[in-house]
Amino acid sequence: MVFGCIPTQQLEFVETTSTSISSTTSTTTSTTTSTTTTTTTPIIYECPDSTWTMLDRTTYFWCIFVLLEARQANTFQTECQNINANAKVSGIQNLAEISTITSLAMAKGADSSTRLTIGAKRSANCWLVAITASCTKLTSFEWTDDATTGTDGWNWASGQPDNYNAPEDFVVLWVTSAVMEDGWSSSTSLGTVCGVKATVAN
Ligand SMILES: [Ca+2]
Repeated sequence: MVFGCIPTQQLEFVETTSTSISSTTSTTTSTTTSTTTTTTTPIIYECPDSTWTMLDRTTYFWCIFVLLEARQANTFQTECQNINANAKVSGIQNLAEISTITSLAMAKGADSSTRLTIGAKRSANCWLVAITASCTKLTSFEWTDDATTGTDGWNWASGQPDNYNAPEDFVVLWVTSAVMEDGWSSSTSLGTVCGVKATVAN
């Protein structure tokens, strides 16, 4: 139904609409007839192209692209936008997404040195502190892609985030160990994960 997409990149929601038709005839007796017709309209979503991988985030589909390039962590936002104008450095919604991301990275040649900058920044009120009662493993950082929500995606390495050289304001995901660590936005990462919402196919 959609041109230019491989089947695994297409997922669909099925919307159900109901139409009721009623008629009433009055003579010496009264008869009411009601008919319900159900039609289904599939909506096909697609990623920018087949190099992106579609993730089902229940209420929307999210497309990710693993980019392996050695760059200063805070420059990856521009790198993602160069690939797709609407893309941002992706957050991580849940642990299953970590598995998908690390698999994609390994398929592109990532190794044990590969750490990917992900779409998160240290919360302002946790800027200079490590773990405290109010700055926990779940609240010290915020997602920055305007899509990822909640705290199910956090999977810190042991002892992280430690804000050791405060402010460690960015987060990297180590590919082979699938755990996260806070670090400087000015330090070098070996790649990133770009993300953009899937759009309705024409
Ligand atoms: Ca750290």
